[in-house]
Amino acid sequence: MLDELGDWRKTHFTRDITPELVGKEVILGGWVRNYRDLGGLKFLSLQDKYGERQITLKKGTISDDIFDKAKVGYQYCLMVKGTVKAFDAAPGGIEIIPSDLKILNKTPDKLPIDMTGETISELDLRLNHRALDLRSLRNQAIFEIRGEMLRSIRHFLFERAFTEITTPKIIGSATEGGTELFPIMYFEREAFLTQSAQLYKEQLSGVYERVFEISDCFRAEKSRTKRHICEIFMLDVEMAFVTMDDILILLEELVYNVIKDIRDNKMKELKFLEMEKETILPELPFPRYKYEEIIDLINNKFGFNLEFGEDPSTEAYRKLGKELPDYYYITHWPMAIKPFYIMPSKDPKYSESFDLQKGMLELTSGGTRVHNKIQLENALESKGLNLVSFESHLRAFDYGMPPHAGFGLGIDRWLTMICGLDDIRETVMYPRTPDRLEP
Ligand code: AMO
Repeated sequence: MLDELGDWRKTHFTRDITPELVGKEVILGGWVRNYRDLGGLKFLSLQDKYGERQITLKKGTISDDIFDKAKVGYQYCLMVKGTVKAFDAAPGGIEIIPSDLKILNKTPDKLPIDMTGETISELDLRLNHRALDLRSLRNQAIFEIRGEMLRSIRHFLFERAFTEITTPKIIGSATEGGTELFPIMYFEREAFLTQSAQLYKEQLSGVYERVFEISDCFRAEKSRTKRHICEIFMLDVEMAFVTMDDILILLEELVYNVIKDIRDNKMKELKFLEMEKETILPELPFPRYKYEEIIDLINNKFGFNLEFGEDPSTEAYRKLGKELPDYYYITHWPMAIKPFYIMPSKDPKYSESFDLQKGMLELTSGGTRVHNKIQLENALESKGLNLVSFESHLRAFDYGMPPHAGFGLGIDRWLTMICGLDDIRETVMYPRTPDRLEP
């Protein structure tokens, strides 16, 4: 028989149980992470969204009814009414002595994945049972840091007069060129899931001057790597009356501030993930290398034969990441491998574009954009794209589009790095990959 919630309400989260509450009665609710039954003494670790507290049941000091009732399994859903007691040997120096207990839901005898934290079950198995898996203290740490990252990004940009925009995710034409799109049926017409907010953020830079969006983008790449997913969370930033050089400064300040906020506000979580010594404040400014310098370095130092116009391979980036393990920019990419909206450099072989790298991983691409309509039309045509598909976008360039520049940063990739994770899927609550559409 399960207990009813009745009129019990949680008085605190576990993190709010501080030494000032010693002697007070509280009601906690959550799940049993672990338990030990030593005969006359039982310990439960009750966890909630912020952490856990030890519940101590000693025969003789609590009622026999409650002592006998406390026969629990992993992840049972419980509420506990009890008194806060100081106890040095308990985690956090505090234990709860229960006066009453409700068992609100039970679990099978054997859980599909380890929830005690003693081992980490295999990732695919965990993803199959994601709602359970997300409760783990490790996932709590990852998603607390993700939340802080998003809060900090917004704070940083609002302070600098940016406006948060929301743009359509169902679109009529490609933003990043023709490939890697998910087609969908939009009533009788074909439409697509957006690859990025690129075109809309550019249009809106001609309205609100400084805009950003944090939202899902869809990439139909069949890349089965630990760095790629099909539904990504992207920070898109666009700013009018500036060029790439201003954006390089803005972005490195953003990176610095977000890491500072994570260190200031989520050190407990960084420590849990053993990243407090790795995820440190970077030195500003970030080193800047031109694309050609990077190609020379890769060729001369690591014996590759990359030619101008090639994108370095994963293997080349892996070697490069060993040489340059911190944050750095690669600027002035060949125009031939950049999208139509990127501004060519004075020598049109190059472009006013950049990537932000951390070691081997690309975190961001960005650049100065073309704001002259005729130049943009020529660029579309030279990339073999159909002007008609871009008609509504091009219209925005008739009415005083300002010079503008911006970037797109992959939130999930950055979080993978900051949390020291091996696989990007760990950073997404319900990741989408070529092989995974459930849960
Ligand atoms: P780009 O396509 O380079 O640029 O994407 C920007 C950043 O998004 C992340 N990213 C991904 N992360 C995980 N899985 C993927 N499949 C994936 N694809 C991209 C990367 C990447 O650096 N409109 C431009 C940006 C701009 O110029 O403003 C764009 O979308 O971290």
